[in-house]
Amino acid sequence: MLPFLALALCSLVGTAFSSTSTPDFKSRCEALSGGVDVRGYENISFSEGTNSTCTFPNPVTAVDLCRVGIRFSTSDSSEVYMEAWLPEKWNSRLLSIGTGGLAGCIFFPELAYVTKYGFAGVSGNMGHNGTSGGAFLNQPEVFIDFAWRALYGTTVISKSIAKQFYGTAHKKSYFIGCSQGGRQGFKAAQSNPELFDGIVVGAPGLRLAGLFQYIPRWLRTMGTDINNLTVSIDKWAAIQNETLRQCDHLDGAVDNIVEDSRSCKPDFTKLRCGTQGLSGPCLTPVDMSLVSQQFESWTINGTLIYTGMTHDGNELAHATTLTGPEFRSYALEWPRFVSQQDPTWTLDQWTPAQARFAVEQNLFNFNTLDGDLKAVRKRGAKIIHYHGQVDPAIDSTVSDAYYDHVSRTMRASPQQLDDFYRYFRISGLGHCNGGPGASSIGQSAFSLPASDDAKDNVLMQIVDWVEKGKAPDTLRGSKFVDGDVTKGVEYKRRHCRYPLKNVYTGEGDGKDEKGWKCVV
Ligand SMILES: *[C@@H]1O[C@H](CO)[C@@H](O)[C@H](O)[C@H]1NC(C)=O
Ligand SMILES: *[C@@H]1O[C@H](CO)[C@@H](O)[C@H](O)[C@H]1NC(C)=O
Ligand SMILES: *[C@@H]1O[C@H](CO)[C@@H](O)[C@H](O)[C@H]1NC(C)=O
Ligand SMILES: *[C@@H]1O[C@H](CO)[C@@H](O)[C@H](O)[C@H]1NC(C)=O
Ligand SMILES: *[C@@H]1O[C@H](CO)[C@@H](O)[C@H](O)[C@H]1NC(C)=O
Ligand SMILES: *[C@@H]1O[C@H](CO)[C@@H](O)[C@H](O)[C@H]1NC(C)=O
Ligand SMILES: [Ca+2]
Repeated sequence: MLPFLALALCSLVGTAFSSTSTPDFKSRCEALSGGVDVRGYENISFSEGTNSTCTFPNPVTAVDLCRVGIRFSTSDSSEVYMEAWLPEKWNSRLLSIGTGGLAGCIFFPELAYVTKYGFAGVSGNMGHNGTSGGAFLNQPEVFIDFAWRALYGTTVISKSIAKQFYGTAHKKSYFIGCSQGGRQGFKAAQSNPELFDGIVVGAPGLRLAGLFQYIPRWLRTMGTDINNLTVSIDKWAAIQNETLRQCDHLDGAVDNIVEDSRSCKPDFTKLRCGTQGLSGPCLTPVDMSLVSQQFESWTINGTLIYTGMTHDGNELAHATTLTGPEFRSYALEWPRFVSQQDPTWTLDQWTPAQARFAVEQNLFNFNTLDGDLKAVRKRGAKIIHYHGQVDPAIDSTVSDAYYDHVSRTMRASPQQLDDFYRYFRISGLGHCNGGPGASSIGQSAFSLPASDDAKDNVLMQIVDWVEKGKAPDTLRGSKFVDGDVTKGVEYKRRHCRYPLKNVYTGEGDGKDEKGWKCVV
């Protein structure tokens, strides 16, 4: 065991519980930390400020719980802050929660979401507070925490805290995370398979250094002003419309949703400037080549930088996301604080050689592309992996490529991988949450709430798979009328596991759930 895991290094920084908790529960909570700082339980606030929550709103928690904050050192120059929320009515399960972006945050809303079901929820700051990667500058130990060590320490410590608090060890340990959190889940599966019995990963940021080079290439070729892009936003709208016109019906339902973006290969000849009868925006030969570049995998001297985008009928959102402030900050922060280690670095210094270096550098194996998951399989753990088909931030090509890579590395067919690792492509889901389709699968507090039935809820589903051996054939998503939960469910759709794809053989526009079939 690594020295930083000794509990003696931990200091409890606060707990909180409900005024309706039983006296015994309160005293056990207080006993954990000695002199506790009892705070309002309904709306929790940090006296230390909001950095460590990334300004997430204070959630209203649904159950009585003991809130524990812990700091632990990971080296002479790095430390992690974590919180464990321990519900009074515990289901004997631990659930670690991943972060997003380059954060750095205690995910209050997610902790509130998972404790509702009785999980002991654990969320850490992954070694630095806030959404910026500035903490990585000349601090390799802080970056190691972010790459894998913080989640490792947080999970191991929470197992021991739970045992101490409840007087009995947890029965099963789970992970859920999306985006950066999805990468963290796969990192644990690849390098610390002993941590979790069940892992739910969404839209994982694998080969993330490559995405963080794809963005500057976009900004350098397309421009940084959304109203003055080399290929204008009107043209992207026309590209999206033409894509939907050619690809929406391929799955058998004309519903503005492309089920299998891999089979969507639109031809934009009709949009070429000078085409007879064309009234909207048109594409010049330069536009054509710049656009097609975005949809090809990008290799420099034999190094794959990024797998590119798929045509999914959401091209406009790709353009606005890549140009938007959050992505522009990643384009700056990765070179500044990680690959070039130069805080004065600006976009006009970007070169393809730097892009290649950033990916090959693979600092502390951050790319998270190890395709050997044998240890996970051997210990009987399960992985549910999902990716939105209209994700404008991390394209689903990344997930497709990783699944194929695992299959090749382990020499295992999809049928063989099905024993422990299943990957679902969720049509009409954007980045982690939201989107025009049946995108609510119970993945997060930030998603519209799916029902608590395992058929509709990925969190309940992973528990059923791990504890009852009930493997999910499909992941079922809910779509709400006008995106409004109070108006009720408009339709549900069972999303297929890769490499199967969903086709519609029913009547009408695809709302008949039974009309869908997973086919090769
Ligand atoms: C917590 O916040 C909610 C929503 O803002 C509010 O309705 C409620 O009164 C607050 N509770 C407490 C104890 O402050
Ligand atoms: C992060 O925030 C927590 C809680 O506010 C604080 O205890 C900790 O010292 C902070 N960590 C760093 C590295 O600033
Ligand atoms: C905390 O947040 C404030 C305001 O956003 C910022 O100025 C400060 O640098 C942050 N501190 C850390 C340690 O990230
Ligand atoms: C639009 O971008 C081009 C190329 O970057 C630049 O030369 C031009 O001045 C910009 N126009 C406006 C109105 O900003
Ligand atoms: C794209 O389609 C939408 C919806 O049908 C329409 O409102 C818009 O004008 C179209 N845009 C272009 C550039 O064709
Ligand atoms: C690619 O390889 C060629 C030949 O070795 C070299 O001259 C060039 O600098 C390399 N380009 C990049 C971006 O690494
Ligand atoms: Ca369709």
